[in-house]
Amino acid sequence: MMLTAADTSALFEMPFNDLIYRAQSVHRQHFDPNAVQLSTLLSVKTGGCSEDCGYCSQSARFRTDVQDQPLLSLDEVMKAAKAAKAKGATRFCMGAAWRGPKEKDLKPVLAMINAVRDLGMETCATLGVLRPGQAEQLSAAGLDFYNHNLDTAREYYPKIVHTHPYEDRLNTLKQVRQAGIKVCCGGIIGMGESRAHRAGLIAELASLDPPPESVPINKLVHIPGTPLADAPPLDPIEFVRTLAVARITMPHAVIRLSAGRTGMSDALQALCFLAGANSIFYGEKLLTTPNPRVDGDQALFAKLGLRPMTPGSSASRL
Ligand code: SAM
Ligand code: DTB
Ligand code: SF4
Repeated sequence: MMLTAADTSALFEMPFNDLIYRAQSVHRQHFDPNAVQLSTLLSVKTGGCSEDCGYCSQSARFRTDVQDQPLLSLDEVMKAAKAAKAKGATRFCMGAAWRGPKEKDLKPVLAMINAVRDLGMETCATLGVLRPGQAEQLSAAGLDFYNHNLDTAREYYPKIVHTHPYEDRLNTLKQVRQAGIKVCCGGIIGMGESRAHRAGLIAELASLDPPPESVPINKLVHIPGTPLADAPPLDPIEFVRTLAVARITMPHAVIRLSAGRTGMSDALQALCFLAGANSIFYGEKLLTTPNPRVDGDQALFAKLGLRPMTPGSSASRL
């Protein structure tokens, strides 16, 4: 459905109670309201990236605390995937700090995808901008989801990234779609953008045809040394509103409460689930930054009566 920023802005402006009630009603029409999908992330290649995304710890252009790490071996990846599965994750997402994969990089990653899939986990990869033919190779290796984010509204994007245009991102998403891989695409909230920009991002995501199956909504993790290290703090209610607007406009998508959970209270996360978030990153590390502890998440789930989604059930009830 084509949605404009004016449509999504109107949702953002609703009284909070009305917005959450509507989001939760939509959520219940399409999903089990008490099931949350668990994905574990692994950075398979860390740091030294040529790009200048202003939020990122891994750009070679910024001085951050991240240690560069070349591509992990298949054994190292399998060890991490098995550990994630043993803790209850059903999806394993591999991230690489590349502008996009070179041909020589792609081969070993295809082997990782294949092996993780053989464990019975859903596979996801986030490798940057794809060249023609690469999405087909990923699909043939058994990749279920490709993550590539629009990050922010089209108008605000030039303030954040200068090394590759918005159009490249849209083009990669098109290739992923054409290769039959499910699209995981979202953005980051709290980069100093306005509510109109947040509305613009959600409108852009919901207008993808078809909309993404998976929508990660990240709260900016402030990384010392990056241009966004001192971005103004985001009002948590505005973050919850963003999740709710995503839920209403993308009723069939799994909406992921992604980066930024460290430091969120249980009460705030409960509001995020009420607004329609039904996926989290699970495990003590995101790519380079900390994530809540597994025992803490298990206690939160017990408190809220939530349970993990079973593998393969992350599709909405149509
Ligand atoms: N290099 C690939 C790319 O840019 O697509 C894959 C990895 S990149 C780190 C994946 C996504 O993580 C980014 O698009 C961004 O949305 C998110 N991300 C990165 N750093 C973040 C931060 N500091 N806070 C919140 N989200 C972040
Ligand atoms: C996404 O949207 N969020 C994840 C995943 N896709 C790859 C990454 C979050 C990264 C947070 C900062 C870090 O750990 O470096
Ligand atoms: Fe970071 Fe990815 Fe941008 Fe590289 S392309 S700087 S890894 S977000």
